[in-house]
Amino acid sequence: MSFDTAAVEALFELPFNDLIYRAQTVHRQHFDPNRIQRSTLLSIKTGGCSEDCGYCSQSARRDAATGISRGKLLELEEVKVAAKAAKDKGATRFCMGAAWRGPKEGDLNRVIEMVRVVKDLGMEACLTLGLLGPGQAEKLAAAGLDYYNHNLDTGAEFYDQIITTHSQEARMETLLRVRQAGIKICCGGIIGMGETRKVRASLIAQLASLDPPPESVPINHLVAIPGTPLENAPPLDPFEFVRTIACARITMPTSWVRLSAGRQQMSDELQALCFLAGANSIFYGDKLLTSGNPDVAHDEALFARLGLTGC
Ligand code: SAM
Ligand code: DTB
Ligand code: SF4
Repeated sequence: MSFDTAAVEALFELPFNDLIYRAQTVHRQHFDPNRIQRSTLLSIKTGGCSEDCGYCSQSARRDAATGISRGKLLELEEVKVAAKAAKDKGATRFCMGAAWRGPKEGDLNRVIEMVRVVKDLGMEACLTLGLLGPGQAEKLAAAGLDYYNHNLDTGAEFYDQIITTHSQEARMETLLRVRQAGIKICCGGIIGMGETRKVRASLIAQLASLDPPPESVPINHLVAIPGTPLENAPPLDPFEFVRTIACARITMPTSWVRLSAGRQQMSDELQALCFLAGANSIFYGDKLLTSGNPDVAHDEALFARLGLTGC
């Protein structure tokens, strides 16, 4: 079934109960509804980024305002310790993020060593390093990388209101390189940046139209970080966020839909609604990249209250 923006908008317009029922029905056809995949994130290189993405705390242009300055690429041993700790807490995938427009060759070689360390621990490895040049995806594939995260972030028509230093077309090109190298795609976006419902529908339609759709779809709620241009973004009706998750589930039935950034600001009840709407993956661990995430004890308690298990 294919969904254009108008078809996704029609899903958004459904009565809430009908939309959730449809999403949960689709979800149960493809997944165990009580199992949630857990990925742990590590920022392997923080801050000092050349890009200007309006939501991000790591742009070099506003390090004075956000208080996040350029860090160095972490040492291999630091990554090993963090990955082992994540595995011991129950994460099955380890995601490493770098505040780069894209990796330089020397840095890529060091990151490849990190991928090998994660794989040797028996975990899935995911990277998010920005735009990839020719041949870089193949090198990552040869190292055994499972997933590459590269988000479309918002609907095409809204993109240049948030990001001016690169185009969404350039990101599509990287997604193509990743796909052609045989690496699974993790691609989603951010909700709550002041976009309209139509823009949210357009983002979901764009993601669903990738052929095949991304294997993993992170739906981030904007974390409004002080010092960023979006620090005062208008609040989003939480039900609208749940609707977005449901639309992602219905249009990408076999993808993992990750309830990503913004969980720390959500109530347990809102997160439960997101799981009901078809989210079946989370970031697990006390920190995202520069902002907080619910602590592991809180997530374990939430899973127990809802009868959820990891997978
Ligand atoms: N520099 C690389 C890039 O932009 O692809 C990788 C790291 S970047 C921080 C990864 C993703 O994090 C972004 O594409 C965006 O979707 C998400 N992100 C960044 N800041 C965020 C925020 N304040 N709230 C929600 N999501 C955010
Ligand atoms: C994704 O979609 N969300 C993650 C991950 N991919 C790299 C990042 C969320 C970042 C939230 C803001 C921060 O911690 O700086
Ligand atoms: Fe840089 Fe990525 Fe942040 Fe954009 S989202 S400023 S590319 S780290």
